[in-house]
Amino acid sequence: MTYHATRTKGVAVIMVLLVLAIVAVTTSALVKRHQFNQAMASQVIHLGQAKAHIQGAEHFAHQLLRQDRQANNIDHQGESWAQIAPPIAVEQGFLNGSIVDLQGKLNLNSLVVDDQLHQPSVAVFKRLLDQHQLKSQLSDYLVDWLDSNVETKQGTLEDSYYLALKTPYRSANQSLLDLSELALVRGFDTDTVAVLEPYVTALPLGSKNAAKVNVNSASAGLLMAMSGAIGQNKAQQLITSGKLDYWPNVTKFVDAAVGQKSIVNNAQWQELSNMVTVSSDYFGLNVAAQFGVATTQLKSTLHRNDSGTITVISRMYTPL
Ligand SMILES: [Ca+2]
Ligand SMILES: [Ca+2]
Repeated sequence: MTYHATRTKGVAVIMVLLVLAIVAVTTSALVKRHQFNQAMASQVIHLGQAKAHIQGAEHFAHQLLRQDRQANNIDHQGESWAQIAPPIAVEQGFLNGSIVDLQGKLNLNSLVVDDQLHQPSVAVFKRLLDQHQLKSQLSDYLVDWLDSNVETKQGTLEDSYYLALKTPYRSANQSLLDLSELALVRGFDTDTVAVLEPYVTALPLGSKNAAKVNVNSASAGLLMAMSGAIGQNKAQQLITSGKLDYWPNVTKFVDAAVGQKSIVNNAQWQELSNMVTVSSDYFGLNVAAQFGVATTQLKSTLHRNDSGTITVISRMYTPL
C-alpha cells in the first residue's frame, strides 16, 4: 500500500468516527429531550388530574356547607362539615381535606367597623396581646393601618414611620386582605404573626356577624381574651362544656361565662354577648391531592349567606 492510500484510508476512518460521534451526540440530545417532554407531559397530566379532583372536593364542600345552613343556624364541631376526612384513594391518587370555622378566631378587620374604632374588638385584641407579652401599642398601630385617615391618635402622620423604612411603603388605610399583611404593620413581624395566628384571622366585614366569634369553635386562649371576667380555669370549663354539648345560643354561653345577667354584671354580660355568636358565615377549606409526580393543595376562604349560598372570597393553589 502506498503512503497516499494509507493516508486516504486514515482520513476516511476519522470521518466515520466523526459522523458516529455527531450521531451519538444528536441521539443522546434527542433522548434527553424526549425524556424531558415525557416528564413535562406527565407533570401536566397529573397536575390536571389533581386540580380536577380538588375542584370536585371543593364542590362537595360547598354543598355540605349549603345543606348545613338550610338545616340549622348553629355551627359547632360535631357537625358533618367539621369532620376531617382521612386521605381517600381515588384513581391513580389520593385526596384529603378539611373545613375550618374561621369565626373561631378574632377577625382583626373588626377593630375598625364603618371606619370607626370598634372598642369591644380592640379590648379583645389587647387582652390577646397581653396574654402573649406583646405591647398594647400594636393594637393602635393596627387601627391606624385599618382606618381611612392618615393620622395617629397622637396627631402625627401614620406614614412617617413607614416612609422612613429601608424599603418605604404607606399604610393600607383599609381592611387586611390576608393575615400575612399583618407582618407589614408597624410593630409586627412574621414571628409576632405566627404567635397570634392561632387566635386571629382577616375576613371581610360583609355581614353583621363578621365581627363576632363563634364560641363553639374558639380556643380556650381566645375565650379568655373575649372578656376580662373569663380566667384560665373558666375558659377550660367552657371548652369542656362546649365539647360535651355545643352552645345552642349566645345567652346560654354568656350565662355560663360571666353568670346570669344582673345589675352587678350587666355591662360585662352585654359586652360579651355583643361579641359572640353560635353561627358562622366564614369558613376555610383546605384540600390536598396527590397524583403521580404532582402534589398540590388548595386553600380557600368561603362566605356563606343566610340562605346557604357560598361565595369564594379567596382561592390559592400551592404545590406541596
Ligand atoms: Ca350548622
Ligand atoms: Ca389610617
